[in-house]
Amino acid sequence: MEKNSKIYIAGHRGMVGSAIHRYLIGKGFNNFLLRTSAELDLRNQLAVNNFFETEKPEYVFLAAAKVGGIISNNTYRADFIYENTMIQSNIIHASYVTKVNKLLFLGSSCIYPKLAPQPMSEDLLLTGPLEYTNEPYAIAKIAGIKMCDAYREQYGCNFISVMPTNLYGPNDNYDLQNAHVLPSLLRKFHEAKINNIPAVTVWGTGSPLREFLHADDLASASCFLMEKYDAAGLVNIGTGTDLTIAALASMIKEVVEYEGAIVYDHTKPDGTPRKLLDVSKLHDLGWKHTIELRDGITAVYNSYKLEN
Ligand code: GFB
Repeated sequence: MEKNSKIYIAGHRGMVGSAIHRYLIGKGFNNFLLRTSAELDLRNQLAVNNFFETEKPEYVFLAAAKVGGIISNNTYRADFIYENTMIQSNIIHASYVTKVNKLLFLGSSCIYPKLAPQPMSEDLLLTGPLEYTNEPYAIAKIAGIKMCDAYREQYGCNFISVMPTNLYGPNDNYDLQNAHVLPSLLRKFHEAKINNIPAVTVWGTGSPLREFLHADDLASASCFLMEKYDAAGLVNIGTGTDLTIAALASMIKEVVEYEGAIVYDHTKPDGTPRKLLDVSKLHDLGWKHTIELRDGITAVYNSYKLEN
């Protein structure tokens, strides 16, 4: 990518897209194509085709998606599969038609089988049944990976797929029903602290293991791969370490300086027991994360306090 290459970031107001935008601005890139969902409905093929024909982006970061935590994925099952397959199909196909130089598609670690051996390497894709709560989202993301590979094979398009682990960072969703665990717990502990509530409820058993990556690290890895990786298949993006939800809750409790108790709501689902990514492919390519979890949570909490 040249500094003045025309770069379309689909989903630039979301946590991932905004992190990629910030990262590229910091590196001196200056020619961005950005559209809000009100300006361009990515589920509408005609609108997407017109946009690509008119604007002719050179590079595309496909970070637009319908995302959410475990309850959101499980509740809005139709919306997750419909919106994600539409958005990515429209953008990938329009990128082929208008001869985009390179496209980077962002997936998710939930594409791997529910009971995959840990840590999960890229070759475990499609080797077993998926976790039920996020199956529609995972199927959409798997379709995206396979589309990128098919367009590469049939038409020679340079489309690559990257699979981030669970993410957190600026512009996250803090809606208690629909958000992911990390922002939800930050908000719950913060509100319990300022309102002197004696206990915070954590969903499930606390025993599932999760890996967390700061969105700024994801942006750095994505831009690194946009420059360096030109092959089929997928590349995992994570830290290579995980912790239990109970340990995460304790860490957030400490960062927030909340003095009360933690209780577990066993009526809520645990989801996949563990999903730790094998990041050796990414490390071998030359990239490693820089933001450790406690530091990242502290930074996010400091911003959250200022905004709430
Ligand atoms: O982050 P999360 O919603 O998504 O939940 P997944 C992770 C774990 O934290 C689950 C527990 O075991 C939850 O039961 N948890 C505890 C909570 N307290 C809370 C809470 O207050 N809110 C939430 N949300 N969880 C999603 C997938 O799976 O991860 C998506 O559904 C996507 O498709 C995303 O892959 C990254 O890690 O279970």
